[in-house]
Amino acid sequence: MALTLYERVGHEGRRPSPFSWRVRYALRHKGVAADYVAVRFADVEIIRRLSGQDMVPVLVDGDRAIHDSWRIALHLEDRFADRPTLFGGDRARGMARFISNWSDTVLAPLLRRVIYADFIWCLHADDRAYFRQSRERDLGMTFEEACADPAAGLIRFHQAMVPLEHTLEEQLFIGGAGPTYADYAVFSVLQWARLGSPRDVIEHGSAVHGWRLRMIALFDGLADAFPAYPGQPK
Ligand SMILES: N[C@@H](CCC(=O)N[C@@H](CS)C(=O)NCC(=O)O)C(=O)O
Repeated sequence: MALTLYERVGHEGRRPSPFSWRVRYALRHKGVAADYVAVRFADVEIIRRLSGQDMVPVLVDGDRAIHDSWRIALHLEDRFADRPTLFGGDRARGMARFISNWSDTVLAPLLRRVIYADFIWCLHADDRAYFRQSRERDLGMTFEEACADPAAGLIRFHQAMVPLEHTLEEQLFIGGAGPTYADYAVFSVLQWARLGSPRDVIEHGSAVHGWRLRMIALFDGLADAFPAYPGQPK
């Protein structure tokens, strides 16, 4: 039975969602083919009908519609148990959950304060007003105010990345010798910044930079399969 992934599409075919990126990597890791359906924020009724909630990604597998990237990853791991393990075992599954939560609750909010004013231009022109209004309400300020001091924002982001930098000084991937879902969860947020801003948020020459190059190269250069900002960082 074919799988179908519903994912966010942005301006001129861009793929702006970190959550979809990590699922794309997970599918490739498992070697599982899927069809992809691109949806705008305005297509929320399609997603509601399918899954009973508003967010993408949503994976449809037969008569099941699974939402939330973490739950999709669990589904793929268990459903395709004979394929390469996504987490690296049951104990590593628990650690991947922590790393995925760290990525979403620490790294992504710090990056928003650096790239949000750029990122809005990656979205479909008719989705921008909704995105700005809903996210600025959450932030309590405009994107321009949130990103008024990107240099200070980057310092805070780099401080949060120190544990990752030290880890990658010692090993090739967060998963050790090879990438696992923990790598995809963190990389997806960096990929969101990479495609969502002309500013590079990673220091060249750092261990994280070397790791990002390895992640970009995975799966025949999957990270570069869609349009990016001009002058996109490597
Ligand atoms: N916890 C979810 C988060 C997904 C998410 O935040 N998706 C956003 C961005 S693409 C979304 O669909 N938002 C709908 C909206 O804001 O109306 C996951 O991991 O999949």
